[in-house]
Amino acid sequence: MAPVPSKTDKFSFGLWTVGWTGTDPFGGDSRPSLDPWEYSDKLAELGAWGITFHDDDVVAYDAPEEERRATFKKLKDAADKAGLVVEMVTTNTFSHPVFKDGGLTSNDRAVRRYGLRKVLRNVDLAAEMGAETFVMWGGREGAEYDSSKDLFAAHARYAEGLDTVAGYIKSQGYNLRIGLEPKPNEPRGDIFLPTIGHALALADSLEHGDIVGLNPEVGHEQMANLNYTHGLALALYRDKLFHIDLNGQRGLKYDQDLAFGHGDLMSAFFTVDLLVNGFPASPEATRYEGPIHFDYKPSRTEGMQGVWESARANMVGYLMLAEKARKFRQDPAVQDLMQKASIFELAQPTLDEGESVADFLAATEEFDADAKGAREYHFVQLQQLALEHLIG
Ligand code: ASC
Ligand code: MN
Ligand code: MN
Ligand code: MN
Repeated sequence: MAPVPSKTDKFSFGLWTVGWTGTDPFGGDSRPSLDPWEYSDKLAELGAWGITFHDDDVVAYDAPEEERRATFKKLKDAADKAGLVVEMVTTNTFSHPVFKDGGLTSNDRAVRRYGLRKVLRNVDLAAEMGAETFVMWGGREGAEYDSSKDLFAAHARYAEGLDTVAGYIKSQGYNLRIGLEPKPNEPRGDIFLPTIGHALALADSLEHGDIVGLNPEVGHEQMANLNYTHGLALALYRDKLFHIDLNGQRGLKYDQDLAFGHGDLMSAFFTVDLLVNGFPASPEATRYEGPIHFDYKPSRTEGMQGVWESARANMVGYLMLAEKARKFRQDPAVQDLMQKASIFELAQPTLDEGESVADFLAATEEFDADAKGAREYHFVQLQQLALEHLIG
């Protein structure tokens, strides 16, 4: 029997996911959309806990202030009524042609000033809605041609923009943290901050970088041929995993935004393993406790029934993988193989406590490189057990 999602699972959905009408570069809408406040009841009924949105998912970018306020209130009321939290808010600095060369890194300074104002205004909204994460996906920050940018200045302007937003959050006393969302390309030929590692490096350079972390998306890392789970681990190691975007991607192609688990299933299994089991040999390590947020697109072939089925698919798939990941770790055969593979030994520091480099270099240790070269790690057998748990 399929598991039943509930609020304690902390599942959340972007309004732009279930609300996506199937538009792609080759065709227009393939299904109608509901009003933004019409998604809450159904999502809650399916077992979701929260919703998220871009400002422009809810209200036209140029709506007059009064209409803007009234519309957001209508959305918040619908969420409240359905018992859903607004856990994250993000800004659309990619749809309008004004942002075609970026919001925070456009060559045109007036565009940057406009983009930054749009973001700051949205920070106020996020705080008002009770969100705790403010995602910044710089989809249009980038280039098609390297002749088109001073690439040093582009990164300086990106950092300036992020620091301005983070500083503003602090000055207002908001309980918000910024989650940078890397993506290597699409819609730009090359997007700035293409991977988790790039985003971490820029975040570390900021004056207010303590509230700037990551919102990594499965498919985006996989579009760069990277291992999503490894990226999550690095972000956790740096205490920077503020939020996640789960979905599915199959190989190096356009951003597919499939349902979670419908892409690389084995990778999804180990992502969930990391999220639910943490680092078993490093129990002191930071665990991800945030929302399980899905950023997927119901395929263009589906109608409204398919939209709701696909929303459910994300949650049920996650719960099934979570159950399998727990059983995998509890299996004595798995534990035994992990021992044999020295997996728990990796948590032991390489140098002794208090051992200086001089002492280390002077130490004479029995070590037989040939014998160690001949040892077995049993990794294939272990992976096969993972597979058997996964599909068994
Ligand atoms: C986001 C986010 C993305 C993009 C994309 C817009 O806020 O997380 O990946 O916007 O979904 O279509
Ligand atoms: Mn995506
Ligand atoms: Mn995303
Ligand atoms: Mn996306």
